[in-house]
Amino acid sequence: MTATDERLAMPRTFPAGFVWGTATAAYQIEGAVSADGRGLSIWDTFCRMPGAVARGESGEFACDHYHRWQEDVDLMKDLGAGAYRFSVAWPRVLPDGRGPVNRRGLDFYRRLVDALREGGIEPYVTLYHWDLPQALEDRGGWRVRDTAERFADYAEVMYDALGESVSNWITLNEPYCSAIVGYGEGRHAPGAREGHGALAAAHHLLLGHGLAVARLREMARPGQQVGVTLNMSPTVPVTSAPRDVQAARRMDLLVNRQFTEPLFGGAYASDMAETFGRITDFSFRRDGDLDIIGTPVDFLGVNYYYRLHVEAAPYEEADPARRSAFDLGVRTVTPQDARTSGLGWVVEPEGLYETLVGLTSRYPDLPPVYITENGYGDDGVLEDGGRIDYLRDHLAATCDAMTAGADVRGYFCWSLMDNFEWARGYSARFGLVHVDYDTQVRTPKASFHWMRDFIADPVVTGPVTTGPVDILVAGTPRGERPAGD
Ligand code: IFM
Repeated sequence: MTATDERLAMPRTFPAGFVWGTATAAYQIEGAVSADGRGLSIWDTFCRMPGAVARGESGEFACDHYHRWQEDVDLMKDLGAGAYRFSVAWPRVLPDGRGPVNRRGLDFYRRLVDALREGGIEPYVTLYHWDLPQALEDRGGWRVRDTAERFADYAEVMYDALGESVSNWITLNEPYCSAIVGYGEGRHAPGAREGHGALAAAHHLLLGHGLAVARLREMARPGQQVGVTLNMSPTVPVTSAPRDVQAARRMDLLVNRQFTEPLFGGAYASDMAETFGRITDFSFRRDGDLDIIGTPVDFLGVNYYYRLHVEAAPYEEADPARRSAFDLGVRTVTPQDARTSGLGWVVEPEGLYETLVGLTSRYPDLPPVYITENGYGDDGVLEDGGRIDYLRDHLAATCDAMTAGADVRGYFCWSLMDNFEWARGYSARFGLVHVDYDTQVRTPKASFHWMRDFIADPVVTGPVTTGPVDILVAGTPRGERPAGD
């Protein structure tokens, strides 16, 4: 187990060349959902479903970044950030998801990228941060293989347009959320509650990633990088009783290993069939898919927010044949006396250490890692000491993980500014910059000033985390290749 020593607040320095940035996503900040020929996305549709999003909010206006991007680039310059991770809205560029390109949509990203580069800020472009064109959803969405092919075509369109100026490409953001939260639990767009469909979506997202990597590689110049971003949450059993440990392992499969094993382990996770065999026959898998999915990448993006503390819980439906798709007999709990964020999320920097060190020890061929998201949610106070503490302690844990051998190259704070937090709407705020949604006035918070000072002199003093990691993928055998493969 890791140990965090609160008394040992040693100063640690990040190496020269470490990348410092902030991150956002198209649907969360752009607004302007019908400007300049943008097509509909599944989030436009989802937000119109009664009860889907808190207070019936949507990304229709968001931060109006589509019109105010210059001001936002100026904020990044003030921060001293050397990099900016943003996503492209697929339906802005290809309103039907395929077919004719919408030049006006592309031009928006061209202008943004030019301004970033002029300001000395390196763009990190995410191709898919959840806003699938509705036209593709109408043809089956990520449940169907064709969407993976269309994604690779879209990647090619984007490289054609921005490849001269963008050297860092991220295919997917958090495929767990797209597939399981969107197609399995229905809490995100498209709001489906399917078992087989969600697992097919996970597979096709990974396949689309692999196809897009190959396509980008064909066109890329030396030094350009392609990666993928996963959200990682170590799962911790509340007791060492076998039933809790097994529950933690099932949760770990659902959230983490379902994705890391085929990407970096060369096989599907060994417990996929045992855990999900009752809801799918895996008929969406084809020979050769694993090789495509496992195409080597230049980096892994890790989004880390919290660990999951889990215990075994009774299945809601005793009959396995009738059980709902993602009832894994697991309950997530908040440990007593846990430090929590303004949103009640457990704050445990050691979980970031465990993620980084755990991945490094499990996957010998793991590429370098960028922390592509890490941040603190609250209700938007300007004197946000809780966010400063969170950032400081997670940066300290990052340094400790690097000392323990993790190859981490950069850190992107989520988020540059408050934005549309999906099903929670606008009430949850993660920004270094406060946004008044009535006036669109941006106001840097205390954390913005703290981060600016930190980027100028990246020395962090915070609790020290050490130790081997024994839970991220504890005791779970490496994956299996399908029969006949
Ligand atoms: O806002 C999200 C982001 O879109 C994906 N990662 C987690 C963030 C906070 O919930």
